[in-house]
Amino acid sequence: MITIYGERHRLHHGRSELIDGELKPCFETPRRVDIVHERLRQVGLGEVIAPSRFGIDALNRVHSDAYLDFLQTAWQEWSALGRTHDALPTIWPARGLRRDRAPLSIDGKLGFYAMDAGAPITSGTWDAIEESAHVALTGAQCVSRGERAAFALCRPPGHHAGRDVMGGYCYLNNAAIAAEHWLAHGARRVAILDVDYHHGNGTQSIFYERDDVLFVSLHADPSIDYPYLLGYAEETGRGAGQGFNFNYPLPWGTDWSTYAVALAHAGEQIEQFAPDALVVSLGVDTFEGDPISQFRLTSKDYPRIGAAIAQFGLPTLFVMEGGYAVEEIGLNAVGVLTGFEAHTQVAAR
Ligand code: Q9C
Ligand code: ZN
Repeated sequence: MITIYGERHRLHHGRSELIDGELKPCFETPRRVDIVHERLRQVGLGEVIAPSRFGIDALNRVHSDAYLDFLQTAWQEWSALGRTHDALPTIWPARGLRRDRAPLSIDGKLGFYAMDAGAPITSGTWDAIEESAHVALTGAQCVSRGERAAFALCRPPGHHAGRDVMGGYCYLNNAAIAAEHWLAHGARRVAILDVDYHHGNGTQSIFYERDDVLFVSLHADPSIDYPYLLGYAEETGRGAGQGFNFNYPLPWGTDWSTYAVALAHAGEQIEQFAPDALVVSLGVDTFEGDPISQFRLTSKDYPRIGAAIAQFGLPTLFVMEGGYAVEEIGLNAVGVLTGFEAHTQVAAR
């Protein structure tokens, strides 16, 4: 399987996130993808290529002009105030506050465009997130040019980012950007399967009223875990999108026996939708050793996830999302990919 990887992710290295009421060192670090990169070379997964460049229009299919403009200028506006530490929001557009009018000052804008204080903006954030989106786009392009599958080793991750909102370590929704690229280049229907521990609220919200993108997610029950405010089973889409969104919230302590059942249900939805291609939002924070998560998947379960995905027989783009047990992230993420390859039939296309 071909992998797309770029070095500019290093330019984004947040110092702290607000967690449990304290500013703590970010869990989302450059070392995460270093370990994955190292592992895929070790197992000889396949060629690793650098991302191509794409125009702003490729990002604009998913994100608003105003939001992209904010992301590109936020650090400059923040540092113009003499601040040298990471930019973090301190207010959010909750109930009773306006969410139709962006403030002019950077502190106001940070809050307006954020869902939490988990997405710090640093001097290199724009360059890193732009490249992360290009990594996903290059992967999408490889698949539309005939690769059975590709792995976009994205960092920062993307699935919590909505059309005009950042949060949960995410800024640009790489999976959604890849899906829209396919739709703009001839695909009629795209499915997105999100196996990150956290609900992909951004991806769901982007496609919630759409019938050309199916979103299916397995994640921790939002009544007890992040992102708390979206991801229930009753959310099945709206308008034309009704019946094209499926959530499988799972309890803390979920192990393979529980996970496999939900994954089989998710697979039935995907098969029934009969998409032209599949994006997998690949988080491995479902691992038993993950420091911020409460599932109990083990390293031997990841190839099983890959094998299940291979059974769909679809052109597939894997997009890296979360996973914070850094020492095992390579074993687990690449485990999904080798499991997929081992169960891929050559004649699948
Ligand atoms: N007590 C991704 O995996 N904070 N984002 C969780 C847990 C935010 C995770 C706090 C977690 C965001 C891409
Ligand atoms: Zn996650």
